[in-house]
Amino acid sequence: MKRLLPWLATLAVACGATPAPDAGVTDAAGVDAAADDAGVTDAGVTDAAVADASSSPDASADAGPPLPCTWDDARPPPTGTVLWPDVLSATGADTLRGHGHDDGRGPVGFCAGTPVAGEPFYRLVAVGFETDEDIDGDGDVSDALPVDFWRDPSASAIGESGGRVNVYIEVVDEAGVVLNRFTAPDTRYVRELRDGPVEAFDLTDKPANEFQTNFPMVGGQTAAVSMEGASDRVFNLRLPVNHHVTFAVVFRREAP
Ligand SMILES: [Ca+2]
Ligand SMILES: [Ca+2]
Repeated sequence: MKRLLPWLATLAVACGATPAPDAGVTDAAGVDAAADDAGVTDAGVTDAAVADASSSPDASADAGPPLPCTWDDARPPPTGTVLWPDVLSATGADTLRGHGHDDGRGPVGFCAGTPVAGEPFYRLVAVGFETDEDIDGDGDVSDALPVDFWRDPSASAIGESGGRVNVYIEVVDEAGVVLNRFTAPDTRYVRELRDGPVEAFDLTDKPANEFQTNFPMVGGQTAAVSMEGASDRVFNLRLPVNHHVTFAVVFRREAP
């Protein structure tokens, strides 16, 4: 029992706090986050008032002591729960497929969120990875991850980045329908930088053959992504040694 006490203390604090509703602080300018090839993220979609969203998954009365979930202790999701290529969990010289990607920052990590009664829950279903290598040896590095890769649980979830540096975010509903800023105007993702702010952004929209939302990674930054509200979280996303790689993070919205 002794080892549970720190968790119980945390729970007591969490239960005493009343989360402020976020609905009233939505930034009306937040409809344009087409971050694709821009080197700078549009500050106009930032809403500092939602910075507390990332802490809500810890406020659980049912989940028991959470697994370690810190930048320096990245763990993979439980086996079989998320389409998660092994390269995301590789370390040392094999970090993120090797190829000079060992930046000492370790593997990509997963944090299980905690469902909240009456709210949708955003479950991580897949994380794809695109490397700056010619995986299939056909002479180019532009053989991208299929946009629907996550629909096949046996997929490799690995592709070629073609020089791109984005984190792609795909959110689907309970039926697997891909959501965008028109079909889910109140749905936002949360981007947390290890050395920077926690910000929430609207989804955007892209042609059907592209991931619907993305932001560009910047060399030296390390990011985490979750959905606003009750959500799983994926972290330690970055450009390893400034190599041009991408991640494709897929969440499924589950009904309350
Ligand atoms: Ca190729
Ligand atoms: Ca090719």
